[in-house]
Amino acid sequence: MSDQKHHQASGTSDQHVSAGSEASKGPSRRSFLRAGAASSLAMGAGLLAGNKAAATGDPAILELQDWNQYLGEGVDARPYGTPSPFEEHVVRRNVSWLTADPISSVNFTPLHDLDGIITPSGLCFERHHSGIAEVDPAQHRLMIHGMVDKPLVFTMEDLKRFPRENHAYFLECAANSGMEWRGAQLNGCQFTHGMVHNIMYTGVRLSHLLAEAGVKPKGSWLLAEGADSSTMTRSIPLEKALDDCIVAFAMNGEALRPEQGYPVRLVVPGWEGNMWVKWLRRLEIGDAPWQHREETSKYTDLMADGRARRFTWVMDAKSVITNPSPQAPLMHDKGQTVLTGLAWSGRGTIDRVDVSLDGGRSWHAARIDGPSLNKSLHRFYFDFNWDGKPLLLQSRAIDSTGYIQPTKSALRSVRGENSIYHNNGIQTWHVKGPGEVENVEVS
Ligand SMILES: Nc1nc2c(c(=O)[nH]1)N[C@H]1C(S)=C(S)[C@@H](COP(=O)(O)O)O[C@H]1N2
Ligand SMILES: [Mo]
Repeated sequence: MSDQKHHQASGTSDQHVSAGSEASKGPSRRSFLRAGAASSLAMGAGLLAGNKAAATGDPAILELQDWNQYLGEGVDARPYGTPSPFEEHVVRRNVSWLTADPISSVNFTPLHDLDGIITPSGLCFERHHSGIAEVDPAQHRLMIHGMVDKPLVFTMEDLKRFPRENHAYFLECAANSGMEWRGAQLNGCQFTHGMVHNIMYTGVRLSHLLAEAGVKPKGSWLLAEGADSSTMTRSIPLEKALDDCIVAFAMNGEALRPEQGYPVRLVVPGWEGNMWVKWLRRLEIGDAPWQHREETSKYTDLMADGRARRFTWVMDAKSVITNPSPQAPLMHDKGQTVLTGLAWSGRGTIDRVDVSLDGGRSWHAARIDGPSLNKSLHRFYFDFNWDGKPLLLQSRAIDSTGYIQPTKSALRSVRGENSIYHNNGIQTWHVKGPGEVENVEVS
């Protein structure tokens, strides 16, 4: 074992035994780590990776650093905090060849750089049809009209007088993983799976606002319209609107970001992202979907026989391993290894996530950690002892309805290869060795 080697090295050439290295070799620290570790498998590796640095007389321990010698900035230097400059690579990215211009385009959440279940506000992927609308909240109005007893116009202040709720929900664009329908294409989970974010929303139930307006008995559909220059509209069945839709004005504890629809957006839990209208300004009640509009018929799934699936609103269970992945390969040798990823379902919670190291031949139950919330991202971990050999990593999610995330070939046998939307097939990463992971498919 390579870990064993480090141990021996420290035993024979320890001219620089500092307090730090003593602490990390001491029995109390080791037993703490042993007790705290979730996997006895990983602990079987013997000494922990952390002993390596101490063994070689690490200057990070032996030498005084700048931050250890000089005073730092005061409390008035950063009125709105930003991440450490050492984290400047953690950004949204777009794929330039994907769209003709960056105005009607999309960028992707850096899933491989994140942990837990909440997407930081500045890293939530963006999808705009006509760029970011910069809306003055004082001039913004939300109108409810159509088949209602009493048409209403709300200011932002009016909206904030209704009872509020907080919910963490994922939003996934229906086109997420769309480029992967015909085969492995993009090298990184940011690009294959990054059209998803998970935000803690604060807002008011749409049902409260609709009750105020009084929906007429024949009303069965809702048209939602945005205030951006594309005046994007979407038809939503009234049943869903009354069930759990939220008119949200805050994300992750503060006002919505302009990119996410400031000052107010529609939240349509579990359903495809295009229906979550941003910069929401108009809600019209009708008795049929607004099918004549180009936008409502665009989101269809073309099947092999030329027929198309339509009104496929719910996002089925899906998962992806975020680390290791092509943008975040394993950087260490064999031994103690943490694998992690995300799982979600538009139909409820995630009951279980299985992980395979051998391309789906054998499966191990992963450990879901953190809150398991309805229609929210779930974080999973699999702690294992890597033998240093190539791996074919896969994850599969099982949701609270019992639905099991399908393989890509199972999905293709039902849907063909002409679709763009709703690709929730199992992703495979080929770990070739330290520093190298590739997007592949196994048959
Ligand atoms: N007004 C408006 N709402 C919109 C869009 C838009 O272009 N304009 N894009 C939709 C699409 S296709 C998606 S996937 C989500 C993306 O939300 P996000 O930008 O917060 O990631 O917003 C939806 N709501
Ligand atoms: Mo979308």
